[in-house]
Amino acid sequence: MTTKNSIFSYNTSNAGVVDCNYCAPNISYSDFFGNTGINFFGSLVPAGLGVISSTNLNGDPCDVYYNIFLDPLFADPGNGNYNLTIGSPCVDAGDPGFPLDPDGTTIEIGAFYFPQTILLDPDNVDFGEREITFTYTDTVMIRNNGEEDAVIDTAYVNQTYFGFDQSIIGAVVPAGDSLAFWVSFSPEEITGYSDMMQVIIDGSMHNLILEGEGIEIIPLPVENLTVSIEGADAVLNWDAVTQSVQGNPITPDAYIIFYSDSTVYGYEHYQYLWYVTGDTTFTHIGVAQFAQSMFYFVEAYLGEIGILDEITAMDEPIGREEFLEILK
Ligand SMILES: [Ca+2]
Repeated sequence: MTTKNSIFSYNTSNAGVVDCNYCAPNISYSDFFGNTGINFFGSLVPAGLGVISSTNLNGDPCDVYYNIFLDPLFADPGNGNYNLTIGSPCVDAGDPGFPLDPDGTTIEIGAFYFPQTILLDPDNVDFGEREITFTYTDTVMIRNNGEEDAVIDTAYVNQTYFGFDQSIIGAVVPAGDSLAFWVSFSPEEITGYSDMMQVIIDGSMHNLILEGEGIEIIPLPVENLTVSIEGADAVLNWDAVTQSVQGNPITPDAYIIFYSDSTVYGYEHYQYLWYVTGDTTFTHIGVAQFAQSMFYFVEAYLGEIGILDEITAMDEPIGREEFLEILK
């Protein structure tokens, strides 16, 4: 038995709703609510069926098969009217692999399409992996497919890591038109974030799921490193690094200089030599007196200077790989 996008509600069988004694059912994107007996019974209930373990795209609790267990909010079930009403958790909770509804949204769980006149598009913003301490923005549209103007009563987020354009509060979305607004993400730590923004439009709540992950700031590679020999010294010069790999403006706390008398083993095996702050030049004094050839590799650094002093004070050969380990 394979079932999708169905509502099982108000069944009065005392045994239960789905008999799993003879075959293991394949039930997903469905809603079970208000049934007298248990929802699933028998020896072949699939693992995880009916066990809340996740949240669906609406942000509602669901099992691993995206089944939900919430009041479908039928219009008038006593009189046989099983249309959904505004705020029903079944709206847009069907299988997103099915063709979209005429209003451009995911299909409903249940037999009836629930046209939405007011829509957040998208209703889920994932900012992805973002370097900490910077702010990122994205745009969301409020679409009004109805024939009357809609008023945004209020809107809010719960966490300070997410923000939005406060000027939408009290704004009007004209009939047949849309209004764009920005949402923002400002990760402070290396961790995942999620929140549910709520926008109340003409008294009805619309949810916007916000997600993102804070990651470490990684400077761009140093460019235009030149080495000139002056007497027995090697003088290094390079261009300042001004951006991270994600294009954020940065000022490195230091530049780390690594060296090797061979290029055979790659940058990971270069040895730590020294660090400089504020400068984009370094002189390796007297190197020509003890080496036939020398290769350098310079890297921008963001972080505490103290640890660099400690590494320098160790005064022993440290490969770049080991160096990065110590920084962790
Ligand atoms: Ca829909």
